[in-house]
Order: sequence, then C-alpha cells, then structure tokens
Amino acid sequence: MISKEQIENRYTHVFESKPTHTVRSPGRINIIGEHTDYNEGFVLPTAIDKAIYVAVGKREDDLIRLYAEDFKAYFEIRIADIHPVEEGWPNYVLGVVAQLQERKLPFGGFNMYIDGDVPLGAGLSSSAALECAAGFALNVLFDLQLQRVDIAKIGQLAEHNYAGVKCGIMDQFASVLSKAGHVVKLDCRDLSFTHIPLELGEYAIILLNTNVKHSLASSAYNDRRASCEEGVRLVQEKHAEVNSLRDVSIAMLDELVRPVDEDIYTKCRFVVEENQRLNDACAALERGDLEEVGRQLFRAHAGLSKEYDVSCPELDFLVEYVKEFPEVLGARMMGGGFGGCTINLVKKSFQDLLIERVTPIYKAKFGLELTAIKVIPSNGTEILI
Ligand code: GAF
Repeated sequence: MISKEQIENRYTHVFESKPTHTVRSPGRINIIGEHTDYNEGFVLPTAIDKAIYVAVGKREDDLIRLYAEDFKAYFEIRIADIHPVEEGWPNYVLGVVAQLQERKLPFGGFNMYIDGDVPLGAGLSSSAALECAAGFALNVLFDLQLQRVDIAKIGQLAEHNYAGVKCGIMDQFASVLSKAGHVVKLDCRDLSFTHIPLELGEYAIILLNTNVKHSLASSAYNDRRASCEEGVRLVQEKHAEVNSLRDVSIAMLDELVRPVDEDIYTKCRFVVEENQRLNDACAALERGDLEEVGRQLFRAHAGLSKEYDVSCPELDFLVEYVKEFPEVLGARMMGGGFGGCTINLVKKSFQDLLIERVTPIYKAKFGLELTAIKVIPSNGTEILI
C-alpha cells in the first residue's frame, strides 16, 4: 500500500502545486476463464491489494503533463496533438484522453503523477489499472459524469487504440468493479455480473511470478483473437444466428471448422470448453468444493498450454511441479500468457514451504528469480480521501 500523503507529496514535489484528487485503481487476478472475454464468454476475476495510484490537478493551459515514478520520466503533450507515442507508458493515459475527446467530453489541461505497486509485466494488469486510474481521476477532476462501466470501456479502447492489444474487458472491469473478499462473475456479452464470496477456509491464493516477459505477447494475443473470429465466421456460413463462440457448440465446430482448419478448430474448442470449466468451477466454489475448483484450474492450464498455445516452459514447469503436493489443490497460468504468473490454490500452512522449495529449483532450471506474491481480493477503483 502507498499512502495518500506520499502520492500527494510526490505530486507537489514534481509539479510545484497541490493535487486536487488522488485515485487508487488495482491490478487483478482471474480464478478461471482465460481468453473467454473477447468471445462474449464469462470470466471470474477480482482486484488485488496492489494498485496504480494517480494524483491529478488542473492546469491553466492546454497541456497534459505526466510523471511516472517507475521510470522517473516526464511526458508532455498539447491536448490538440494527442497521438500514440514511442515512449510506451504515456499511451495508457493518452488513450484514455483520446476516448474523452471522441465522446466530446469537456476537459482541459492537467498534471498527473503516477506511481504504484503492481509488478509490471507480471500479468496482473498494471496497464488496465493505469487506464482505469486515469479515467477515474479525470472523471472526478472534470466532473464528466461517467459511470464505472464507462470507465472500464474507455480503458479497454485505450488498450486497443494506443497499446495495440485487442483485449477483452476483463482487466478493466475487475479493476473498477471488484468487491473485497469476492470474485466477479462477469458475463462479457451483456456485462451483467455478480459478486461471489471467495471463501477459501484453510486455503489461500498465491501467485508465482516467472519473471518472463514475452516481447511477442501482444501480436500472439491478437492472432488468437483473429483465430476465434475466423472460427465464428466458418460456423456462421451455416448458422447465421451465431454471434460469437459463446453461441457455438463443440458439435458445430466438429462439423464446420475442423474439416477446414485443425488449428483454428483446436483454439475455438478450447474457448468453448473454458467457458464450461468456468461455470463448473463457479458452481463448485458456491458449494464450497475447493478440490473441484482446483481440478478445473489444472484442466484449464492443460488447455491453455496444449490447445490455445499461450503458455511457456517456465509456466508449464511451475504448474507441473506443484502437482506432487496434496496441499496444492490446483494451479494454472493466468492472464494473456507467454509469461507472467501462475495462480495456485494452496493450503495456508504450506505456502511458505512451497515457496522455499520451488524457488531454488526454478532458479537452477531457468536462471531466473521466482517471485511469490500473496494477494488479497480487494475493492475496485476508489478516490483516496
Ligand atoms: C489479457 C487481456 F487483457 C484480457 O482481456 C483477457 O483476454 C486475458 O488476457 C486472457 O483471459 O489480460
């Protein structure tokens, strides 16, 4: 946790004035349901106790001035000149601003100080957290009357247009609409959702961060999305009523996609089955059957690795390794893939021993540090008062 005072003091130091609002927007985990969001399926994420913090204040001119603590870097642009930039990190804010322009919302120049404790590139959605923190902060600063769902949608479009990733809405939605102690079961078709209590009893969720960052992750992500869309197009040739993989059955895929393209078939089948796994895991969670939730996590990983092909050797190793311990009910890679973290459902009394055992073995095998992260399901975006 970073305190409000700390963020405000840093803003004052950087911009030589006082901020008017400070906002915290969290990163997320996802229990199960990967690559389902952009296929109008379900996801089961929640916000975590690690967040991006921004402090904002109005300016008299038409400049946007940003400062990112992580990079010790300033960025400045005139509102009228907004475009995606080489530097990378400003795009998450500029993409949000471009959406405000697109919606013809009234806003002016501002300063924004950015800090946070979401590990970057770990698959915990630090970029979505920044988009939502920026959207939320500008909403209050300029009294734009946006709802939380609007802010999530704006963040998603910022990611599409300014970061080039055709992501679904899971990460932004989890950042703005989570509730402490709960997971969000979100229907990505109509954005209806319920908060389900995450009652883990003697178990806990820990993340094992591979510290692998795959440079081709965004293009591979967009490729997967394109495969799903092509699968839907093939099914639509016979079933015009189908809109997305949400409407597609395995029988339809067997008949209409498999004969045309085996790879697209495998990817689409994964998505259809992942939705089913999510619904099964949700039902198990609601009746307190954590063993079954764990089994679904292992199955999901097998699909993500062998069928959807978004894992990597480090993630596969970590999931395989924990299988030998009865204290670990389930594990899988989490998020878009190609690196980042595994999510593990582990007996609380065994967490530290697991970390102690796996860390040196992982280092010896891959020459990389393994970072264990204990997370607490937390509230979504908030203004710090
Ligand atoms: C990334 C994306 F941003 C999400 O929208 C989602 O598709 C996820 O990968 C995979 O489930 O985090």
